[in-house]
Amino acid sequence: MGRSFKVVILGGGTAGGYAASEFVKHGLIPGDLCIISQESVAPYERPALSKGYLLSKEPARLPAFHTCVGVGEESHSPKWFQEKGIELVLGTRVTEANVRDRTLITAAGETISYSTLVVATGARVLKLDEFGVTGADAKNVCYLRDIEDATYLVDAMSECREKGGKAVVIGGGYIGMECAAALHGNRIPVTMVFPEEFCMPRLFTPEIARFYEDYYTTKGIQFRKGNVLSSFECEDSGKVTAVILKDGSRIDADLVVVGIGIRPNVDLFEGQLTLEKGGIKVNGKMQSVSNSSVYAVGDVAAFPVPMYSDVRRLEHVDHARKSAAHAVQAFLMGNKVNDYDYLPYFYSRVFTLSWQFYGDNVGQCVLFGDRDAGKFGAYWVHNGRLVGAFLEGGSKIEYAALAKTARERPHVKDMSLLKKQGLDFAMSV
Ligand code: FAD
Ligand code: NAD
Ligand code: ISD
Repeated sequence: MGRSFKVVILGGGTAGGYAASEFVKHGLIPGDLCIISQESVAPYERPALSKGYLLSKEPARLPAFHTCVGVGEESHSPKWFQEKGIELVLGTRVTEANVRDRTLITAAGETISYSTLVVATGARVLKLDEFGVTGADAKNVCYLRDIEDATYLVDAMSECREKGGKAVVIGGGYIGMECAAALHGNRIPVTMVFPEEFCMPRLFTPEIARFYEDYYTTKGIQFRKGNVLSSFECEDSGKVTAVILKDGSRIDADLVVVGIGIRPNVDLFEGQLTLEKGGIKVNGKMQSVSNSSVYAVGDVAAFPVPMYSDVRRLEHVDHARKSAAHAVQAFLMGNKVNDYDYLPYFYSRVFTLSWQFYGDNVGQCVLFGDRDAGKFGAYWVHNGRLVGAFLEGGSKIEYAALAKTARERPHVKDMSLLKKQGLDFAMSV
């Protein structure tokens, strides 16, 4: 007979940690809750991995960034979970789930039963070998998703720096941009390679991207845009020594960092729960639309966004935190809790730069502000309404104004006036 719990949170990442915290805030009966995590450490703030953890000076280390320090609360170490009577099952991979029997089976063969399951399994990185790139399993090809990857990358950076080596970053998204900045901070020359014509194509326009690319260029970071990796050149030991691109060119590489996207961890539930947009489809209570004893939160949830009449799956930490809290509230208080009405919010910090984005990046985009002064922004206008707002170098008050504007979606009649008003427009909403 295995263990049995009223609630099991499957996945001890950011959303898992915030879900546990929300249970505790509402008064948890010791022994009711269990968290199962493949990772060997208690839940932590994943954003710290590409920022604080990779710093060359005073790097962040656990226990300083366990959840929920990201929202200014205390860092919940394993002792906290123990004191709250939460069973923290670490270093344990669940290999089978049966939502009809409400059981999970771990890699060690234990069956863990639940009445309610909160799926917070996040995502796995896409690997280059999935695209048929040979040599991608070499020791000096690194990815970044969890603390094990981050520790490995820290050691790889140190080895690379000691031999005066160079790094190639594959991918121009969040990981690519943040890791390139971290590598530079570790005094390692970097070349970035990505298939698109500009960085951060999921969010940026070419004009926004140009600001960041120019900034990186002033730091000595080189770009090979519109190009993809075709193969690695390796030495006998299996270590990569160079990257060969599709156009036949070759870049020396002592370290390769890859950030080419993710896939949500939904395999356990395929054929059992309704999936959409790569995630588990949930209602406004974060409850699976096909099984009411299952909730899904964070990267893995495909949830309704009422303001856009759409179902979305978001891969960002603010949503991970808020969806986790929302699922717990809905579980505990049912229909007294309104449906999740999330305003998408993304951000990044690299070097001394810092941007925030709220809303939806659809429609026509107008830029405002002064890029040369490092303070500029953009609005997206769709069907006559301002739906998205971006700002680099803003203050707390300005970012709050952006959020309010993106939430209210004011009508815009004159695009050139909007451009002229710039930040004042959001500040007056
Ligand atoms: P995760 O935090 O990934 O947690 C999932 C957990 O489930 C993991 O511990 C995993 O091991 C576990 N798990 C999965 N499958 C199983 C299984 N079968 N059995 C047991 N355990 C399992 N977002 C931002 O908005 N801003 C940022 O600055 C930012 N920085 C980031 C930096 C990095 C390096 C990364 C990787 C992501 C960053 N993100 C950022 C994205 C953000 O961290 C994620 O959206 C967030 O962590 C999602 O939370 P989650 O709990 O859904 O998934
Ligand atoms: P991403 O989706 O942000 O970017 C992937 C990039 O990979 C694309 O922009 C493209 O340039 C590149 N790419 C895709 N296929 C490729 C191929 N075959 N060869 C070469 N390049 C290819 O994903 P990511 O940067 O890997 O980030 C992983 C996850 O972590 C995402 O969910 C992201 O949201 C999250 N994350 C978020 C933040 C943040 O919000 N600040 C920071 C770090 C990571
Ligand atoms: O960059 C970040 C971020 O957004 C977090 O939540 O780091 C973490 C914590 O602030 C690190 O302590």
